[in-house]
Amino acid sequence: MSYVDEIYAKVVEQNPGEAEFHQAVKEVLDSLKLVIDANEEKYRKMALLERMVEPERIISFRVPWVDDNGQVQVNKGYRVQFNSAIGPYKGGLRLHPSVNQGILKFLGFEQVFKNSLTGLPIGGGKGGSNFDPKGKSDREVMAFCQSFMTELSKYIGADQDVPAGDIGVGAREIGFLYGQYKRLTGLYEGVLTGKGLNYGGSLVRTQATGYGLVYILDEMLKKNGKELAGKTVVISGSGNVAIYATEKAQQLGAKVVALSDSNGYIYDKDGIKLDVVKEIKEVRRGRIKEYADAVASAVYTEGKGIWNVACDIALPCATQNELNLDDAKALKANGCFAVAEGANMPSTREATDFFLESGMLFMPGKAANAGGVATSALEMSQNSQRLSWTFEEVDAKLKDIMVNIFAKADDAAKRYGVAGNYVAGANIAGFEKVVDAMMAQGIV
Ligand code: NDP
Ligand code: 2IT
Repeated sequence: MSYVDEIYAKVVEQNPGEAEFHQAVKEVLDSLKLVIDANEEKYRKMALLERMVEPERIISFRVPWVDDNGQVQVNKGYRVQFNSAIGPYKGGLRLHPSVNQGILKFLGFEQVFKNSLTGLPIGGGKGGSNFDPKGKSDREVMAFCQSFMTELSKYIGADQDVPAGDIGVGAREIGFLYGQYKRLTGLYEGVLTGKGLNYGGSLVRTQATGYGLVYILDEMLKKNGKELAGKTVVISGSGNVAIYATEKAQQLGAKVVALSDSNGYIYDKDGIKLDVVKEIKEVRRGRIKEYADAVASAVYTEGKGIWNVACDIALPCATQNELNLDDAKALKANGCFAVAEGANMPSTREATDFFLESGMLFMPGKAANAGGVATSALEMSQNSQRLSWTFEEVDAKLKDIMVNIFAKADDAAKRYGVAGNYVAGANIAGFEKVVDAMMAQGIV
């Protein structure tokens, strides 16, 4: 058995029930086969892959808090500190009822390669809880965040591990988490990113993942003789990533016609009116259905099905495995020619293979959504310098980073004879830097 196959078999055997983690590891290892085979003896001796697939540390803890009825609630809390070869652990916190250790390991594993691709000095980690923020009062969310941070604060720090937002964690939650960290430690340091602008946050961080997604999409299209202006775009989700992907796509002349949430999707033939979406989602914390009540040209459809909407470009920006093989075929049949992943691993493996085999342009999440964490790293730099850069400065750096990520993925794919396969390119390019650092640092 090849080293790569052997390691995948071990991962499945030793991490039972962690399907998403297996899926993420398999995709990366399959891409790395060419690189590993060429160095098999050296890597085997150093147990490089065994170390790559095992998190450096997983912290798991109890999160007790009191709800508005005086009832004590208990959630599970985690931080997966996956790999610190190239910098302090960096990655978001997810609050969603589906969160478990396997999902956070898949996200942490992806984060290692993503962060490497940014070219910035950040290792990979991920954390979160099965707490469901939906329908909770501000006081309940604060009580949860304070309890969560009371435990997490023992393991993080500006040069150690720097969490940020992800699903269910935005400006409100980062504020509560930061306040509690500062209160417990007495340190006013850049221990979280995505902070408010008045207390150490960076301009553009809110927009960064969505904007970055569209910057790299634009670059991929240009380098393949196509352009974004005038194209019809379908975007899933209606959270942070989806909203700012819509904003940038519209600024660059595309027409976004659909958005969704976990209940259903809206289709607006005239193009999404983003101010209405922002009011529903960012201010009222409502459901996407409300858009169709407010806008006459829009239709709401309950359930999954957004990928049946005809488009030129699809941007999945909700959650893992939200786009399966049937969805991929429907997209292609309706004329879609490009897909870029704003979410982490939104396409199933079968869907990803279909995109690649059918000659569609496809940019995987770890490259396409890296703008968020890259801008988080820019926030860390500003915190260390005790300076705040302008919107234009940060935006220009973000754009530069995304264009560079495209170039790295494109170049690695060409070097290994799989030109145009940005999945392989991103995995290989991300891996190379982490491997160099791990080999240099000895057996740790
Ligand atoms: P938000 O919480 O702001 O929004 C999430 C959106 O996805 C909501 O519309 C939500 O609908 C939908 N969604 C979440 N879970 C499910 C589900 N199980 N089924 C269907 N829809 C679902 O999160 P973000 O926009 O920040 O994150 C979206 C994706 O982007 C995630 O995969 C995240 O890991 C990834 N990402 C985020 C980054 C960031 O900077 N925020 C950076 C890089 C990647 P509903 O409200 O109904 O739950
Ligand atoms: O998946 C991700 O890259 C994020 N949720 C952002 C992480 C970060 O540290 O900004």
